[in-house]
Amino acid sequence: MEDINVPFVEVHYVSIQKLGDIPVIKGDFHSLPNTVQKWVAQMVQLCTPRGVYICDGSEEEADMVTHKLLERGTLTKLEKYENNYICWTDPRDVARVESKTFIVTDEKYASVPHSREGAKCVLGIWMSPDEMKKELDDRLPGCMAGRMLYVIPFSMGPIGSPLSKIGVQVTDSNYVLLSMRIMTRVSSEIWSHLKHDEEFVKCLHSMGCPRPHAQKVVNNWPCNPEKTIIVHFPDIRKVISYGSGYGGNSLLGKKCFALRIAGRIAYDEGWFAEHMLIMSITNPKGEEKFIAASFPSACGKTNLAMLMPAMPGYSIKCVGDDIAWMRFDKETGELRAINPEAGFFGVAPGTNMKTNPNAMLTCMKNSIFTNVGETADGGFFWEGLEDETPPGTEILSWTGERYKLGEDKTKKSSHPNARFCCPARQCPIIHSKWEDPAGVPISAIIFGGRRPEGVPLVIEAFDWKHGVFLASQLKSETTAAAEHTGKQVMHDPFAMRPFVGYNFGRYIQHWLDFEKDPKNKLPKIFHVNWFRLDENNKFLWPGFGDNIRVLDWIIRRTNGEDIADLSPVGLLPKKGSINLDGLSVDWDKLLSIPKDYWLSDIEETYKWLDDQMGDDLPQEIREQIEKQKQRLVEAK
Ligand code: OXD
Ligand code: MN
Repeated sequence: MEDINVPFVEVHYVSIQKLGDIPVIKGDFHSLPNTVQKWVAQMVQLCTPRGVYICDGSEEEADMVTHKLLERGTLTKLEKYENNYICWTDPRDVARVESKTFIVTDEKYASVPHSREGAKCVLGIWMSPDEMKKELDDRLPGCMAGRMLYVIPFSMGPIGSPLSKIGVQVTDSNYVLLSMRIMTRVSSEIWSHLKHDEEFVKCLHSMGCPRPHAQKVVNNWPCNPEKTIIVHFPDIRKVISYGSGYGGNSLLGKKCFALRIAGRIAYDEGWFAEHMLIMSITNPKGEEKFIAASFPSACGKTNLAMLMPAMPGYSIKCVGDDIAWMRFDKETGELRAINPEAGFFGVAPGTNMKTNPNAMLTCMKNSIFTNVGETADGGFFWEGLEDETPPGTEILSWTGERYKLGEDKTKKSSHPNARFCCPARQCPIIHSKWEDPAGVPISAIIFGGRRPEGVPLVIEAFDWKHGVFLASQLKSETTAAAEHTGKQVMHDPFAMRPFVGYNFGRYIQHWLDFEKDPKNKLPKIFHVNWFRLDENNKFLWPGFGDNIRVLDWIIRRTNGEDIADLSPVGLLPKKGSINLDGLSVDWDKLLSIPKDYWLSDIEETYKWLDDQMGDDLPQEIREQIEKQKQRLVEAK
C-alpha cells in the first residue's frame, strides 16, 4: 500500500537546524536515522509547527515540559506527593472513541470481516485509502501551526529485546509527551537501534487545534472533538490520530501500536499481541507460574494483576496490567510473554487501599492523574476513596465544583473513566523479570468478562480449539472506558473487539493455527466470571484478593491435578476443590449452568458471530458451537 497524506514536495534543508524555515529547537536532526529524518521532515512540512523538538527521554526534558504545562494551567501539582500532577480535560474528550477509529487498507476485507447483509459490523471500521486521504487532507495541513512538534523515539518492550518493537511519535501535545514517557521507554538510545533503516512504527498525533484557536479551549485542554479521527494503516505500520488528547486516542504506543498495528505484525510474523495482563503466582511450596489474562476494558485487569492474596502463603508478582506480546519459543515450544508497556494507565474510580493497595502505592510519585478530584490539602480523590478520606474534606471536582465529602452524596469528584498514569517500576510487587528481554513463560491463559447472569465462576476449556471458542464467545457488561452508554452485556471476543487491526475471522483463525505446530506447548485456557449476581443483585463471589482461590485452582489444573468435572460448557471445579476457607459462598449458585440460559445464549452467540463474520468465521468455531449445543441438549 502506498503512503497517503505525505507532501510530494522535496524537503530542502536550509541550514543544519532548520527544516525549510521551521527551526529545530532541540536535538540534532541530522544525527537521526535517514528513514526517520525523511518521515519527520514530511510531517513538519505537512503540519507546519513553529518548531521541532527532538526528545531524548532525559529528566531535564521532563522538567521543562512539566514546567510549561504548570505555567499554562494544564497541570496542577499535587502538593501532597512527590512529582504528582493532576489534569482536567475538555469534558468532550474523556474516553476512547471507537466510532471514530478506522483501519485503512486497499482491500476492505483485510481490515474487517465479511459481515452478513443487514448486520452492522462492530469488529472494526474500514475506510479506503482514497476516502481517508480526503478526511486527512481536510485536517492535517497546518494542524500544528503555532505549536511545537515533539519527536518521541520509543520502544514497546525492553529496549533491544528481540520481542520489542520501535516507534516514533510526533505530537503537538506536551501532556502526551509526558504520558508517553511513563507508558513507554522514551530514549535517544532508540536511534542506534534504527541505524540500518530498520522498520519503525510511524505515529502522528495532533490535538487538531492550531494557533490562533478557532474555538474556545476548555480547561487548557486543546482538542477538536467534532473532527477527531484515529486512523491505522497496518500495511505500512502507521498511525494518525487527530483531535483528541485522551488516553488510548493519543498515547499511540498503547492501543493503536501495541494492539492494532502489532496485532497485524503478529499475524504476519506468527505471534500474538493481546489485551492481557501478565502476572505470576507463587504457591506456599514456592512454585511459581506465570499466567496471562484477558478482560474487556475496566473489568479489573489492573486489580487482578496486582492482587493481594487472601490466602496465606501465596504471593503475586505483576509483569503487566493491559497488554501482552507472546510467542512460542522455536527451541523449547514454551509460550513467552513480554509487557510492551512501561507504565499503568489505570481506571482510578474504585481503586483504593482495599481493592488495589499496590496500584495506590505505585502512584504516590511521578504520576499524572486525569479527570479525578483534588482535596484541599493537594491530594487526589475519586469515588472509592471515601473510607480513606476524612469526612468533611474539601474536594474540588474535575468539573470545578467545590464540596465537602459526605455532605451531598450526589456530588461526583471524578469522571468514571478518570485515570492514573504511573511508572510500572514503582509497583511494590513488580516482578524482577518484568523487563527480561526473553519474556516469561506462560502456563495458562484466562479470559473473562462482567457476566451478571448464568456464567459460572470458572470454566476450563476441553482443549485449545474449545478455548479459542470460549474466547470468541466472550461477552461483558459495558463500562465507561469507551463512549458506550448504559449497562448492556456486549459481545467482546477475546476482549479485543475494539483493538483488532485486521479481519477478525482471520484473527480467530490465527489463534486456531497455533495448534498445527506440534512443537508449540499450548497453555490451558480458562474463562472466569467474578461478577455473577444472585436474585437480590448481590455479587455471589467476593472477588479481589479472594480471586487467588480461583487462580490456585487454575494453577493446580496446569499441574494436572484431578480436580475438574465435565460439564456441557467445559470443565468445572469439583465441589470442594476450590479452597473456600473463611468464606461463605453459595457454591451451587456460583457454579450452576442453567440449561435454558446456555441454550438461548449459544443460539444468540452463534447468530452474532455469524452475522459479524459471515464466511470468515472459522469452520472450527462453527463445529465447536454445534458440539456445545449437542452437549447442552443431551445434558440432564
Ligand atoms: C485501557 C482500555 O485504557 O482498555 O486500557 O480502555
Ligand atoms: Mn485496556
